[in-house]
Amino acid sequence: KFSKLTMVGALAGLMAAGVATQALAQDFKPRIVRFGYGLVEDSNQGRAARFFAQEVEKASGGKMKVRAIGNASLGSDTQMQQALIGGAQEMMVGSTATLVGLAPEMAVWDTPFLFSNVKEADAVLDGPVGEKIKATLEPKGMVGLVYWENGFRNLTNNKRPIAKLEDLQDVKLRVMQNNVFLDSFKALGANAVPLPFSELFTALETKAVDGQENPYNTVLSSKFYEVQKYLTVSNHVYSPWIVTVSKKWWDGLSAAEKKVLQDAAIKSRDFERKDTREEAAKALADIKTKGMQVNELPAAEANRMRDKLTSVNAGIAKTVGQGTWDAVQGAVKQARDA
Ligand code: TF8
Repeated sequence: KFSKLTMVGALAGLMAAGVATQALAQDFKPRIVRFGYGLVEDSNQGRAARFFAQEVEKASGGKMKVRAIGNASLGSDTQMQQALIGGAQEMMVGSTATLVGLAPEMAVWDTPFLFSNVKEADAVLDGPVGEKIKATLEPKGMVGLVYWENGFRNLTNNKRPIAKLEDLQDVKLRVMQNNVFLDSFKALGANAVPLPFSELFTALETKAVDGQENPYNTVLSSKFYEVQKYLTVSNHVYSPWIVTVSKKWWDGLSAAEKKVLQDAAIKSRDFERKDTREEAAKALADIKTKGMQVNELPAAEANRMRDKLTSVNAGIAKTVGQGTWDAVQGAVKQARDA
């Protein structure tokens, strides 16, 4: 009796192991995943891309190899998006702002002064309305996995410290390629010029533009301090990044492969936000050491900017639909009161 039971147990064990190995072999094909991004390798974006690559490789038993390719070597954000849609590239991370042309609801994240801290941003982006907006990418040919943090944006320029609204007058300011940013800075009186990020350093260096706006992390990693004199702490908008997959390629993956990407994306999100926030916390001191002159936009002036932007907000609500606008406002309020 003893030996019979043992035999059955051993057999069952062997079978289970066999099934598992077989499943693994079937579920994971050898795959090269080109994961493009726009910033330099030594940036919060680059570090998180490498983290994601390692997680995917580990979890797939080395079958899925992620090639993290930075510096916009695979193209600007908009060029990479087109490559994902066409199936010529598997994955990327970039601004939600550059997706607005394809998925208009993404414009809601560009609402000036929408979030007042990262706790609100995390709650809203990772919550139901953030998921819903992310899902609008699918019919356009991309699958959104997670939001990463780009961060609160601040102004830099070569003309003068921005101490009041009027100081933006005649500043030729590079903005992201999207109507919300264009309209916002026009409403504030700047001479706003849309340009891809990949052309920004040269544009600043050659003085084709006077200034730009990006989080501290990017001012450091992209060495904007070499070509910009003034930084004004304005925190005028929080920018998310979004990790996306080519839908054409995604549809050919097994359930196990999809799960590896999804799980690794969530881990990379947590890694990226922590890393970005640690870097941002000490960035201002580093920026000053690099020689930039830093000033804070007075609260009264930030309020004057808010007032000027009410018309822009109405436009965003129209672009994203009143339902989405209200859902986001409601989620922000809920996070604020929590
Ligand atoms: C910008 C964004 C950039 C991103 C990045 C290249 O100013 O803030 O950080 O687009 O993915 O364009």
